[in-house]
Amino acid sequence: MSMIGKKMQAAVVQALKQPFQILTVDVPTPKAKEVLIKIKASGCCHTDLHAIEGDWPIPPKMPLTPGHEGAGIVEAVGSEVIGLKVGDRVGVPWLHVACGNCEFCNQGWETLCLRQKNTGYGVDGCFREYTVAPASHVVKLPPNLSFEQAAPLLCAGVTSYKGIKETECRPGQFIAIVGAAGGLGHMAIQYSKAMGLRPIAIDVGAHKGQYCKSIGAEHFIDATSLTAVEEMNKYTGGGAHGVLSLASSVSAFELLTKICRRKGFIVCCGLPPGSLSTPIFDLVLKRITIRGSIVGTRQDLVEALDFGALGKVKCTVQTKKLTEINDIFDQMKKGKIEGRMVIKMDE
Ligand code: 8ID
Ligand code: ZN
Repeated sequence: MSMIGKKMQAAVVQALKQPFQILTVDVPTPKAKEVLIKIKASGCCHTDLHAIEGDWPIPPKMPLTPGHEGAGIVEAVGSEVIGLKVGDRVGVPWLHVACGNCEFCNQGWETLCLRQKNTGYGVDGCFREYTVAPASHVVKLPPNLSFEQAAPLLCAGVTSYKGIKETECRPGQFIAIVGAAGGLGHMAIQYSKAMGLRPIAIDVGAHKGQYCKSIGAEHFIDATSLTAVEEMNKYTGGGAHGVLSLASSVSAFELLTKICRRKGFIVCCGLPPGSLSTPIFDLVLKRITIRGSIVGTRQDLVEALDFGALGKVKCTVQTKKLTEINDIFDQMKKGKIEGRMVIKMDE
């Protein structure tokens, strides 16, 4: 099917800190190893907000169509595509492509590849009706997962799932989830519970406690409370074995070493601009390990999607139209979203 000359709607930012414009643009043509995907649902990640605000040391391409939680249907395949066909239900994640041939790719750490490209950052992403992606890094969606449910798993799901694994927590142990009511956090509560851990949710404002508990948090602590650290250490009898940092504000990081148990692991996924200031004394005497974690490999993604297919995790999804995109990001800036906002494309 030739898409040449066909037009579509795309959300585009022309420059950093500018609002989205909905433009009519050409439908892209897939290269030999790429597929063209008709997007059905596209999750809105805080990373997209960091991108358009220019929060990170390496700026995104401009103009930019962000979006790296794209779920849809293969509409056309390039001449050298193997393993995917027209009609397949697929997802497009943050890891757009990795080289497959470097020190890190060869060890199964493709997320660390220096030659990787990132969807909706270095290349245009999924806030548009059609997108193109290399067939090698597109993931097939389980048949019983709706597009709206699958979309948030493509970044929020896999990132929190991988982050939990990186805490090295074992069943029965406490995991503190900082930023628990957000896109990543609300998934982390559910994954950690499904993995046999005891999730303690931490977010700002007591009103988020009810929500976190309703999706499986064993206990909630308001990060703004003066007694947060005391409460945490009392409840867990000495701190959480794993601390998963998913908040998008740098102030959240002050808490991490204080609520981490001796011999515990702190895993940082949240990416606010700034530095992590850690009391050296606590770090050394408590033998704390601090580790970064970035999304997950294609295999992590398959596993993360399986939890969804089995009904062990369910995203809290609010759907919106592409034309409402500026409103979505305004709400995200204000920290008002519980779970994930997902753009549902018009049929
Ligand atoms: O691979 C990665 N490492 C990766 C993947 C995807 C996203 C990293 N991220 C990063 C994003 O770029 C962002 O910095 O993770 C962070 C969270 O993304 P998100 O879950 O998509 O953001 P959100 O839905 O806005 O949720 C953020 C939550 O943090 C809470 C907010 O209330 C909200 O619920 N929060 C904040 I802001 N400050 C807090 C604090 N001091 C806090 N929670 C506890 N203490
Ligand atoms: Zn993301």
